[in-house]
Amino acid sequence: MLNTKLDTVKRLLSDYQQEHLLQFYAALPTASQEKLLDQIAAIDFEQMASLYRIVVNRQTPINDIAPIQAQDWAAFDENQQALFADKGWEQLRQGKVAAVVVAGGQGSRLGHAGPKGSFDIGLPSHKSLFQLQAERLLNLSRTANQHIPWYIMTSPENHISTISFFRNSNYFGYNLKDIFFFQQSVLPAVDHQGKILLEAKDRISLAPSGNGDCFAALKRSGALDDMQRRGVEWLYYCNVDNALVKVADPAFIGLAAHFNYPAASKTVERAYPEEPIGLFCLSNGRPSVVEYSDAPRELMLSRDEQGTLAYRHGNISIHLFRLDFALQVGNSQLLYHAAHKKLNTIDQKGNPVSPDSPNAYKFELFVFDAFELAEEITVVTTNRQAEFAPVKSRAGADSPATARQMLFELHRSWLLAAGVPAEAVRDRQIEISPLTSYAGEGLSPDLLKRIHDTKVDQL
Ligand code: UD2
Repeated sequence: MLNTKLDTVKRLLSDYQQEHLLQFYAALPTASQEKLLDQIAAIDFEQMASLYRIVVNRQTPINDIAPIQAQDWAAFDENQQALFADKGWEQLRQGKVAAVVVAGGQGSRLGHAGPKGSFDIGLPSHKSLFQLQAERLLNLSRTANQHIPWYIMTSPENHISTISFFRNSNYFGYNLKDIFFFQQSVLPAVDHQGKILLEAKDRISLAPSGNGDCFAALKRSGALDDMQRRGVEWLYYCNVDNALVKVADPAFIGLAAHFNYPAASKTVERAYPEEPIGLFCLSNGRPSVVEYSDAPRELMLSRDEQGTLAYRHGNISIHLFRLDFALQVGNSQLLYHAAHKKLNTIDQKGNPVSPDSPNAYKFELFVFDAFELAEEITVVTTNRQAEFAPVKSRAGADSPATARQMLFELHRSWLLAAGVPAEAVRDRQIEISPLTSYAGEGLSPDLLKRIHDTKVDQL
């Protein structure tokens, strides 16, 4: 049996010039041999060959690109903003909104061993990124008197540890029937010559296939069917690592429902030309995002006549997809991007190697590539200070320290707006639980008195 399998695999490898994958096979214990053969047999070599062609024929579609117009949230008057919020609450009350968080990434820049959502950014409460999102959703559910189903994308690498983390945290009070974990796929990584890399003598180097795999994964897992059964009309999508994300923000939902394009996105002005966020634009007249890692330098730096960044609308990974559109994307094939990365591998003798410079290509689908399947989408500006605190690196920019600071400043501004005297909060770092307030509302005089009278750092 093993031999037949071995023969089939050998033929496959020789057809695609990947024979090196069996380089250490003969000396492996039988169980490891089986494991390796199964991994190889699961690879779609035709797909890998076409993915490597992306690396070889690298092209940038810069000629087809033009700046995009965005709705300016601050330009809507208070009445209009309130109408959008009412419309969004209506959708929430009617159970027409689902939340999707993509948490299948490897979080390698942060260097945290567990799933990224389990990371504690060092708030007084020590809440994890997952808990912050869960409690914001619970707050909205309570007010809307309606459960918001929550779909969490994991990868084979962190699926079990993510579920254990939720179980050990009692699902943060979330209703079990409203939480759905679904797995994205993985793809082999290749070297500069297109050879599939080994992570160990008996293990192929596999990497998650990008957040754009969420549509296919939602479909495959039955999550889209589940949403249909529940009568969901909008999928709110966000990253796992934004500590301030206003998950299922009613005003954003109302605005998207008002324009009723297949998708909507929040945007902030790019802070500096090299900021690691995508650039909203039109590509061949269609809404699109050029990812920072793909963007040619001249595009990143390009300025208009006033001297502001020509592509000033940055992508912060906060999107809404109409369910019918998510179904359509789930049935389409998005294009892969190649990312040049440093990956641990083994050398000719089988010894581990940790490279100093990028040695590998990973292949990823990007969620925003779905936009090009829509003729138009709603792009709306938002307030960076209130909504975008990415946690990417251990220290420096976009780190736990910067995210914490942003959260403290935001919560201080809520307290001041609620009438707390400035001297009561000066030099204090106060965290307000998302269960107490979603966006600064409902801070009662009693709560404010507690702040005033005691040295508490959590409300
Ligand atoms: C993402 C956006 C970028 C900007 C930035 C804001 C993409 C492709 N790029 O860049 O434009 O908005 O975020 O912080 O979205 N993930 C998976 N599976 C994967 C890979 C990633 O679930 O295979 C998740 C990951 O767990 C995270 C999110 O996708 O929640 C973003 O991933 P990232 O940190 O690799 O993306 P980044 O910061 O390069």
